[in-house]
Amino acid sequence: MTDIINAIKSSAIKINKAIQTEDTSKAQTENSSGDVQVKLDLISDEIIENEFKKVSSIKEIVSEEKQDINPMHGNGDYLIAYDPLDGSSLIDVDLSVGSIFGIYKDEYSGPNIVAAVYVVYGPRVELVIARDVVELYRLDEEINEFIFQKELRLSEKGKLVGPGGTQKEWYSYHKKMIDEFFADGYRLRYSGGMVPDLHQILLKGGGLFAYPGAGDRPKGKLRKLFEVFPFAFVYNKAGGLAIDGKNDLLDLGIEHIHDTSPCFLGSNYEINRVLKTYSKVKK
Ligand code: AHM
Ligand code: MG
Repeated sequence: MTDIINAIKSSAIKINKAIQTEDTSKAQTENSSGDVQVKLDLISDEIIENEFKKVSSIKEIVSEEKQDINPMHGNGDYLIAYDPLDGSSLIDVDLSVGSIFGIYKDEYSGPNIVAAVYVVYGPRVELVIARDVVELYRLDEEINEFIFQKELRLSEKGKLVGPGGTQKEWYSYHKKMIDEFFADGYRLRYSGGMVPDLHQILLKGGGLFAYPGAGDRPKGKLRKLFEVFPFAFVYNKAGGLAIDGKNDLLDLGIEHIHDTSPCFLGSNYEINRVLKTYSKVKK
């Protein structure tokens, strides 16, 4: 696992450099989910693939930006699903973006994720590793090394809500639930980048991040393998919860590598409120 983490650190340093220096415009291509790619999506994807090629413990990889699984080393133990540059549509407005990695054993599914790592490219570059515990590292750009900062734990209850999706399309019970959080004094924190949005909730002690199923997207937008399972793993290991409304996200399997799922991640109090609302929904 250390060799994988080191490959992720090297990729992050290179991607950070690319974000600072490369063209931020759109590419002429779409990914498997139909999203328009920016050139930096493709550059970041290539940087990661090249780093992972050197790691013999990796059996295969799959990128959010690619259609298919990419076999690596036949004797490797780990399968990695990654989103090379999440939130890349925010690049041209200079908001924070991130890279997300889910590390799996035997097969790509919720129960089989064994570690998760994400990187936030913000005013500083931070990296979070979730294994038995969740650890925060920060890049020291003078020496090009990630320095350990602290262990991260969620409080039982937070103060922030990040409500994703198109509000006009939300189901009425979802809208009522989100309105009630705000009526209770919760504060809105949503940039449109899952990595900084979940990083903020995690570092500020807790709250709720929601990307629900809705009229336009009954199965949500966020992809299980590349986004939802890795962050569900992080939040679980930090003492929080992660559900699709009714089920623990890490109990779910996949039918296709690019499957999406509604997701609710947060501290225990808020997720239990979501469960209360969604348990009454018949479907
Ligand atoms: P991307 O992988 O194409 O960047 O899309 C994922 C992003 C997440 O970071 C974020 O939570 C979500 O899309 C925002 O979507 P919306 O604009 O619908 O709120
Ligand atoms: Mg993404």
